[in-house]
Amino acid sequence: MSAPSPFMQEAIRLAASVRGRTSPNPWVGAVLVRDGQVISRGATAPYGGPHAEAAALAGVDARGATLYCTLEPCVPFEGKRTPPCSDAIIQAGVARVVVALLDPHVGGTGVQRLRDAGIEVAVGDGAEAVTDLLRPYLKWRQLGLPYVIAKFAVSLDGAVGAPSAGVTWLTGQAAVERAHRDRDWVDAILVGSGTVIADDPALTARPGGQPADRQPVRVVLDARGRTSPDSRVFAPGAPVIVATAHGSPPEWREAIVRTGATLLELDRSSGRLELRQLLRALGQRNIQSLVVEGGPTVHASFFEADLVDEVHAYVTPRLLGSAGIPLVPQGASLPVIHIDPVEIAPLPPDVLIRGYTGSWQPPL
Ligand code: AOF
Ligand code: ZN
Repeated sequence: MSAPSPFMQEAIRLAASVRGRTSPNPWVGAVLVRDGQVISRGATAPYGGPHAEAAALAGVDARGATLYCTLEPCVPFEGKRTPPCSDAIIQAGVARVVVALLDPHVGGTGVQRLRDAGIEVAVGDGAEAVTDLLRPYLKWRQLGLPYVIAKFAVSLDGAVGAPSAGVTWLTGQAAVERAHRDRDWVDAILVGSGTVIADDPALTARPGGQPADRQPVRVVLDARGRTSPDSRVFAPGAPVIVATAHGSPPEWREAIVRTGATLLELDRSSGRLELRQLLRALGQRNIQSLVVEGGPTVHASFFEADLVDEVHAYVTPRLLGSAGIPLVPQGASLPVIHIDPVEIAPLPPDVLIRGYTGSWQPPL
């Protein structure tokens, strides 16, 4: 992987600083440079607000300067909320633009527009790093489906917990904090009814121990209508989507809808909820990233359907022995998956192994 130039690296840092705060817009960064000095910076504002390029160009004399942007500047299109960045760049008199990655929504027309106006444009500096940063957006644009992260904590002997031995929470504080930082940028978190019943999780993002300013959508898979409407997941604070099967009890449905949650009715195939149908419905609601937090049956269903893009495995130094509930449920027929490349983060006493399954490959 060729490293981005230092100015592009700065633009990438800006983009990363607004990760999860721009949805459904991609997180983008821009840096304006003159005579080897950064004269201004921009990052995408929350949806409906200025784009990174517009923010970098605001209030400065950009004539003759070079603009580094992590994504291709946008062009006019129907329903657009903000003025097109390519026009702003042209009007500002920018001489040169360095773009890391083409925007699949714009498809090269932004670069063309700039070139037609006599601006020198280079594409590709930092392309791999930006592709990595924008995996959720790129998958959603390409397939209309959210990018799926399977997150679980697992003991050294492959168990996810041992409630009968009093072990329900496996990891230490450092791992919990990291998991909350990831909840803090994704569009949605999903759990199965078993997890709601057993753990009653709030499913909120609490980075640094405090509730985040923006909460991910909570998704509950409950084919048969087993969850109580009094569960914490239905508390106000974020939209809740409950995916159920045809035929779940009408009284339960009414109670769930009364909590303010949205019901989605999914087909079944071989007895299981059609998860691809669920992902399509979430994608249509502009959900670009989804963390699947379990439990084991839910993880197995996502892996069986080859719908997992990224794995976050928190490995915890314990052996749960015969009391452990296996990560892989009995009877599941799961494929072999090699995670590559991997990030290994020590979060003492635990270790996070994070990486890609290859189920979806970004276009590059
Ligand atoms: C950019 N810079 O920082 C971002 C871009 O409705 P609008 O006006 O907000 O436009 C949304 C589209 O703009 C979005 O679908 C994506 O193609 C692009 N995002 N473009 O030039 C940015 N976030
Ligand atoms: Zn734009």
